Amino acid sequence: MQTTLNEWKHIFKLDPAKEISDAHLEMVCESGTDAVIVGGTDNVTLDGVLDLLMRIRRYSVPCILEISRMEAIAPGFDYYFIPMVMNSNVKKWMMDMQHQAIKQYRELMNWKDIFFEGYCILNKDAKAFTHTNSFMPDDEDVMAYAYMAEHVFHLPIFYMEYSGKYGEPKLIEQVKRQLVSTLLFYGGGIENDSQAREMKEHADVIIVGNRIYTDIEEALKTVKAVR
Ligand code: 1GP
Repeated sequence: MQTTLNEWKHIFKLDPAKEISDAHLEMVCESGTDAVIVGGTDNVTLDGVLDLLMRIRRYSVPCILEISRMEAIAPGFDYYFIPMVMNSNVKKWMMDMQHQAIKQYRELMNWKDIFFEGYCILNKDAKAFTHTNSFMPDDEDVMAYAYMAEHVFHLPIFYMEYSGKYGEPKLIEQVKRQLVSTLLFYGGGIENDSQAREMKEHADVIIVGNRIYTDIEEALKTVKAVR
């Protein structure tokens, strides 16, 4: 799968707690995006996750569950992404949740489908920032987290998460320059094709979430922008 991941450029992220019509879901799945992530912070329920999985399964696009709650883990996804929040003040979000998940599900885990992500949450107004008790790192901190993701934890992905806010292209560029084999994921506030292009210049993969719900046509343009 690392080979597959290496080829990806664009991912749409769907929130199981938000409504999406069948027509819009079809547009997302048939857009030419490389994959669809199911993930969110608030009100993520097993029913919501399963419902979305079933609906996405009508299409051939690869489907990933980004695990945020132990209670909402469902079988049947192509891949599972497990965030480790590096800038959380609380060990729970970096180590303990993952430890519990492995303790409980180790026998069922298919390691070729599971990818841990070194997460760095960079928008202090994002729900995930408060939820995970994160602190705002400065640029040097971010660079050091990226270095740790690659050289200490050997993670396949370093995810700069600005959820809801357009990030700092210069910082993304600096981080990318430092990474060798860990992939750089960027997500947050991408609303149009030029923003998609700008972030994709540095990040290996861009993730578009909220725009799906506010303007589907603009969201779809972000796919073509990075091809
Ligand atoms: C959220 O990184 C993703 O986890 C995408 O962010 O919703 O702001 O596009 P947006």
